[in-house]
Amino acid sequence: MLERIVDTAARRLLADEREALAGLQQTLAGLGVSVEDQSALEQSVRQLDQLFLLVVIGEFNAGKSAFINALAGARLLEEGVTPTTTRVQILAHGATGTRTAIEAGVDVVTAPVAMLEDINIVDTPGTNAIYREHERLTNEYVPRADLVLFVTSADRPFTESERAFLQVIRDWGKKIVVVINKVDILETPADVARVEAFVAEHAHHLLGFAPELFAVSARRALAAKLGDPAPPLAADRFADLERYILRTLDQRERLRLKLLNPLGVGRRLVATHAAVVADRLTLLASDLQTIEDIEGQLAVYRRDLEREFTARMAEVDNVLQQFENRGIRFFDDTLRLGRIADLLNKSRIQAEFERDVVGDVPAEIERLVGELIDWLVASELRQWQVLSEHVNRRRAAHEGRLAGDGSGFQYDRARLLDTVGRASRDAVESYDRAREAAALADSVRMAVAGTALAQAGAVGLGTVVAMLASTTAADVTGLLAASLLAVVGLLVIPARRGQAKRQLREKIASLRTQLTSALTDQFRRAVDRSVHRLTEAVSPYTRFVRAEQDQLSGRRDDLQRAGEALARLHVEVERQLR
Ligand SMILES: Nc1nc2c(ncn2[C@@H]2O[C@H](COP(=O)(O)OP(=O)(O)O)[C@@H](O)[C@H]2O)c(=O)[nH]1
Ligand SMILES: [Mg+2]
Repeated sequence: MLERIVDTAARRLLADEREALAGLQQTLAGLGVSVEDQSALEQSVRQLDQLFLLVVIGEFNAGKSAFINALAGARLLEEGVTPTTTRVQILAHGATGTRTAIEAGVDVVTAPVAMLEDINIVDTPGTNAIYREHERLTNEYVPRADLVLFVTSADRPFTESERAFLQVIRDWGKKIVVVINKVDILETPADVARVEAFVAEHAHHLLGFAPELFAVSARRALAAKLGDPAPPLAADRFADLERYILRTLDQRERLRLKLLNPLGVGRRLVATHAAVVADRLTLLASDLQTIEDIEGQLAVYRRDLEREFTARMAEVDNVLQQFENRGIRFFDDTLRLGRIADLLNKSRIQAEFERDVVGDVPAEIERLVGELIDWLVASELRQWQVLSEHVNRRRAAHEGRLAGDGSGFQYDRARLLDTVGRASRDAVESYDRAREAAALADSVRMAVAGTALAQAGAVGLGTVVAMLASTTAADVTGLLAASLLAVVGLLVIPARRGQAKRQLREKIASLRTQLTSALTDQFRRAVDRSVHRLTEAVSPYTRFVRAEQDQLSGRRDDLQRAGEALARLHVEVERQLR
């Protein structure tokens, strides 16, 4: 059809339209939209190459089939008081009458009827909800229509299901003509006027504009065409409607409607899916907020650990400091002339040193380090709980939110949240504090012993510290060897005292360095490991959110561009063909 009548300008319009629609098809495919939506657009594009398509829609028994028969002037279609039309029937021109099933539920009916040379007419099963399949078939033909003839019956004008369906038709951006059929059953022209006013008001309200409206009697129109001499009813505007279809819908107007049709379908799809994308982006934005909260929480967690660790290390230091102070005092008190007899008894001095100076240093240090480890482990557990709560809140807040969004997006997101939720819940439930603490204690002890005593074996940290402290004592008291004192004489005592103190300071300084560096090292590693584990647990979700966000913002822009292109074309079609 188009090939015959399109002039150069319109041809260019057509080419632009095809291009814009092809772009939209691609964008929609990338969004994973439903098969129905994809096929609606595809069909409407294909429709550009086909004859003008007039689709007749209305509740069953409204007289759609009768109306088409009246247009054709022949009883081509079956009529009946029950839902007789169970298939979509496409009326096309043909030299002879034939009926061919072209797909499930769709027949092509040909007849040698002149008007069918310019238009194809589709008879649909109807909008009644009794048969879902009928409704589905009818639905499928709406997006293809270049013009929708909406038939309602004068005896029950504008039923609920008709109203709902009219909205669907409007959403597809269709040109609609409303037909009130069976006016012959109304008693007076005043009744007809009342029904007309009623339908006009509701149609206007639903559509946002006043559609063309014709009250007709399909039965009388067909009878008249078949030779019934009865005069026409005053209220029957069948002849006007027929003229409207044949003349007002001249070639130019049909071309205009045909070019507008896929634009309407495309714009409808853009609007629907832009809304879906916007919804997803909103959801992702709050997902991202959650992720940022979690990341912020982790940074705080790490900072808190550092601060607390520093405070606890100061306590360890303090114990060592007092150890040193006691040692200094010990030498001041012991290395004196008055105690020369004691000094000659080396093992006694050593025992005194152990008791008064070393004292409970090993136990104290073991206690402090043990507490530090317990606290570290408890902090990590709490962090897992915080993470788990975040994720659960996220799941609860958006359950079923994008219910109509049948794509993989919602599924993937929900699945990821589940995975992360499960991982953090499992971590909380299976978190073995005792085992974690023991492992950490072990690594601290190994680190301290590793640098100090290669042979420390499976002893506790306290023992390691005790061993280090005793060697300190042994080394120091070694200085007091009686033989030396005997040979060199008592005059050396002050010098020895100075040396002993110096050596004690050095020993303790080195013990302190070993302990501090081993503890700091192990602590850092534990914190890194913990933060890493927590980050890893959320990372699939994080990656998903970031990737989807990137991709969807791209799609949003694509859709917007497509929508703008279609809108421009719409204006252009109206400008050239109105
Ligand atoms: N009184 C009257 N009945 C009609 C008219 N048009 C159709 N009918 C009857 O209404 C019933 C349903 O008609 P049909 O065309 O099968 O309706 P469809 O289900 O919408 O296709 C049939 O019994 C028709 O004879 C009309 O203009 N006036
Ligand atoms: Mg029918």
